[in-house]
Amino acid sequence: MNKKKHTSALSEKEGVSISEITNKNAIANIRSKRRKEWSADQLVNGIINRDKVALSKAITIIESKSIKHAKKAAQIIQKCLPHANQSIRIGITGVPGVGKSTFIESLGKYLTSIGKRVAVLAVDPSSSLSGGSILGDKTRMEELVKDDHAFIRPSASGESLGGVARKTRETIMLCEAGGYDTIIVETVGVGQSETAVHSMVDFFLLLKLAGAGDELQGIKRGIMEMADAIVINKADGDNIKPARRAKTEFTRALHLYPPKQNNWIPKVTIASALKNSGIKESWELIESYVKTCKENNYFDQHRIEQNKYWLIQTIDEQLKNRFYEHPEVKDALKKQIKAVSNNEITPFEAAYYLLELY
Ligand SMILES: Nc1nc2c(ncn2[C@@H]2O[C@H](COP(=O)(O)OP(=O)(O)OP(=O)(O)O)[C@@H](O)[C@H]2O)c(=O)[nH]1
Ligand SMILES: [Mg+2]
Repeated sequence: MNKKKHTSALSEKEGVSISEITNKNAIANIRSKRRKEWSADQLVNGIINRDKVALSKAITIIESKSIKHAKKAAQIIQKCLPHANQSIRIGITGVPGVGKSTFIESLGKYLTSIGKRVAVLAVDPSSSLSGGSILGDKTRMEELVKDDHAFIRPSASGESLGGVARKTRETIMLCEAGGYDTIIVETVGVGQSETAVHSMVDFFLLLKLAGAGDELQGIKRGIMEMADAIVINKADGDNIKPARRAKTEFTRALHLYPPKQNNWIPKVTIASALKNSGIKESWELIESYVKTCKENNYFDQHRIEQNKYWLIQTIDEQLKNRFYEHPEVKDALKKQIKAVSNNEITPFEAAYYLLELY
């Protein structure tokens, strides 16, 4: 009985064929390349030469929690900054199921068809609970994923919103260095994530559905105020008429808000992400926003304001992390918690003691 299994269809005789050896070598080579640690310089070179593997690896380092990676991440970001190009950053929000991913795929495909390079990221703090991710869902953006001029990255998981947001922001920088001129950040319109995304984009788009009558109910005022445009999605089939009606109502509602600093009056449009209608119009709206804001200098000013905000946010986050990760503090904190439970010390005294210790 011949127990030996042939591993290559090309080998006809017993033993190992030349092609088998070269195949094995090639596979081993690819594997070791994948496993090999890239230096910060190698990663940055790869990124600016538009190598998606390098970009993905660099993002993984940014998302990593290890101290060793934190240093490398900082180096990578530093080296990428001079290469960050002129981009447009777009945030897209809306309740689950409104069609954000479908819309982004349609818009993304349209944009690559007119010569743009599109990066799609997500801020999804809920994924840390479910272990999944809005963009990780394999059934979504199937076509855009295959597009050479598009890069899609799901949300960093297992993190606080603050952590995810900072990492997404750093990822935006890397994508820009990688030559992506349009950055789209998807976030689900529940909780606080839309505020975080609003603080990292130039243009904030709210997707809505034409509801059954009271379109204006159940909308968080805060989100309406943040929106630079509202797109009524799923305007197809029987939904076209209600969508048009909703457009009129939202337009009226938006006029009730005080005018924005940038002289931009938020616009409402209708689209069908599924049927690819209204996509070009949505993009033209974004372009006209960018034109207005660049002319009145708001575009750059807004980014400077965002940078200041992120400086403070990052310090806040890092201080907190470093404090809680400090070995002495970790030890002492346990003891102080016990002391507070036993009424041996007030919580304020305990807190000051720990802060002094740090
Ligand atoms: N009829 C119609 N269906 C749509 C349209 N856009 C999206 N859908 C459908 O709506 C469902 C949800 O779409 P998604 O794009 O996954 O929605 P989402 O907002 O990204 O959802 P989450 O990521 O879960 O928050 C899917 O079944 C889509 O096919 C549209 O324009 N018209
Ligand atoms: Mg989605």
